[in-house]
Amino acid sequence: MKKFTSVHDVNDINTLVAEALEFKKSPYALQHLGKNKTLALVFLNPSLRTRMSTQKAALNLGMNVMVLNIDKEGWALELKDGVQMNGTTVEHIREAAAVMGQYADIIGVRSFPGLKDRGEDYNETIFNKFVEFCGVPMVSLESATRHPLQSLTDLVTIEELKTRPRPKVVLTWAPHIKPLPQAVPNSFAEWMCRADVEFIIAHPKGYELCEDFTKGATIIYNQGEALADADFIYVKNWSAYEPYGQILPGNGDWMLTNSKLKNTYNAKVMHCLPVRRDLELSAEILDGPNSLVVHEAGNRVWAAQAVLKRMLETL
Ligand code: AN0
Ligand code: CP
Repeated sequence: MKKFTSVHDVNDINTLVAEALEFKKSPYALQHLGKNKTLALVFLNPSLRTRMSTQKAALNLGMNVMVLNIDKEGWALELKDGVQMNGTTVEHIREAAAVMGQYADIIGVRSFPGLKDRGEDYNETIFNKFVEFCGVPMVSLESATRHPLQSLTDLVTIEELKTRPRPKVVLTWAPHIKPLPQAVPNSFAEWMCRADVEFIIAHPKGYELCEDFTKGATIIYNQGEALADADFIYVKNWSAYEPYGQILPGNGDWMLTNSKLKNTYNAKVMHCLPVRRDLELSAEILDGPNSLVVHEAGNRVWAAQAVLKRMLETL
């Protein structure tokens, strides 16, 4: 595997899930694979889970890891082509990415959307420049429109814990005070549409995701109706795709609480984290028996390890 930026980079998602669950049983089985190989993790935005779980995955495979918080510790990066750099930026992404490729065998990049210019975000302008200029295999640590390591983890978690052969999975919108990216829900939808699950998306009118990611999903505007008989509920806020990056008025009653679990199939509740308690998701759910959020975050290691393994095999 030369690139892991979306579900489209994987032919066989079920095998990849199985490989991740194998690593959960035997984390150090392939310690020789990464010997003398270096992973560079480059962050343009904050991270707890992606940073630590991907490092852990690489260490389990015997790799060396370098982390660069380029937004804080690197030179100010110019991301646009064709500009005279007479302002605050010090080096261009063309040189920066190419140089990182000299030091690392695999590069991971996190780069959130600006949420201002939809074309720029959805063309993955920054991300594609890294892919183009770094010259080594690249793994997404969340881009403007997708978070594939998270979505693979989510599928791993569902496969691991499902109690019915074809579980009902509901992605439900949640309130927030800040406009958040569509990357996590886009990506989750894209992976669930490929998986053997019944997949429903519930959100208030106006929060429709870009259709490229939701083909095959059922979209329901009534949360209670959507949640009926659910096995897994995936909670996430996102800002509107149209008008782009906006929070729409109202919708405070979309926060998931215990009483909303009553008509479900004793649903397990998932969230990628970080989560704002009692705003996005109720504390009673987070602290209760139905929450999978910490278990899910733990599974990030095995998903990342399965992806890095496939990349190491093609070096
Ligand atoms: C980010 C998002 O919604 O994309 C990262 C989630 C993994 N969340 C926040 O910015 C709070
Ligand atoms: N879920 C997730 O990607 O978390 P971080 O932003 O902390 O990496």
